[in-house]
Amino acid sequence: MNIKSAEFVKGVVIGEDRILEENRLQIAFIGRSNVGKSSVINLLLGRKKLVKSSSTPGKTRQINFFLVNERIYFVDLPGYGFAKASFEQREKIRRLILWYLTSVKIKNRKIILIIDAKVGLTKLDLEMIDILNKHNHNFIIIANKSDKLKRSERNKKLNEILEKVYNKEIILCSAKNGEGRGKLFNKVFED
Ligand SMILES: Nc1nc2c(ncn2[C@@H]2O[C@H](COP(=O)(O)OP(=O)(O)OP(=O)(O)O)[C@@H](O)[C@H]2O)c(=O)[nH]1
Ligand SMILES: [Mg+2]
Repeated sequence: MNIKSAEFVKGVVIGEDRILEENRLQIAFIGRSNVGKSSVINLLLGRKKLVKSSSTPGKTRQINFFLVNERIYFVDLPGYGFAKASFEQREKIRRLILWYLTSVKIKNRKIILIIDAKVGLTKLDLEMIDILNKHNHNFIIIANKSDKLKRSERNKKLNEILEKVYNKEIILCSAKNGEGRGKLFNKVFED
């Protein structure tokens, strides 16, 4: 598949929204604040600046929908666990993510959980995995920022992550140097 077009459609907050009910596939990107969700979307779409990646993490407060090839929605969710945000702000984001994950109106969606390859799985990531499993979501895990790993620590880090997710496949990638883009692309777009 080639990316022919990608455009921002709208930002969604809790409540009714017709966009959720459309028949198009939604590919949703979830992860901790600052883990590189927006950057990975840009990497996949081959657009440098379609999705604003933040110099100030925790800024995204809505669920951003991008229409790709006039066919599929890419969904950029706000990041969870931004340490510098107030409790209320974090709760608001948590509720927004949960609302999206539990929306029964969405007919067809695929979830991409992004974690930091260097940091590994945090408590909040593990909680998110529990939530995804509980709601029977089909999801894949991507470990971004692989460029931060030394060659010698790559396997060790990867194994540490694999152990905690019972050997679910992990895709290493870097939005910075493009590592793993091909594999990621195939995974994201496979049926
Ligand atoms: N070294 C490195 N830095 C990255 C990579 N991907 C993203 N970054 C940087 O990490 C920071 C956060 O990236 P974003 O794409 O905004 O992360 P996000 O998950 O969308 O952040 P929020 O929307 O705030 O939750 C930016 O400074 C990026 O340049 C990567 O693969 N390697
Ligand atoms: Mg973002």
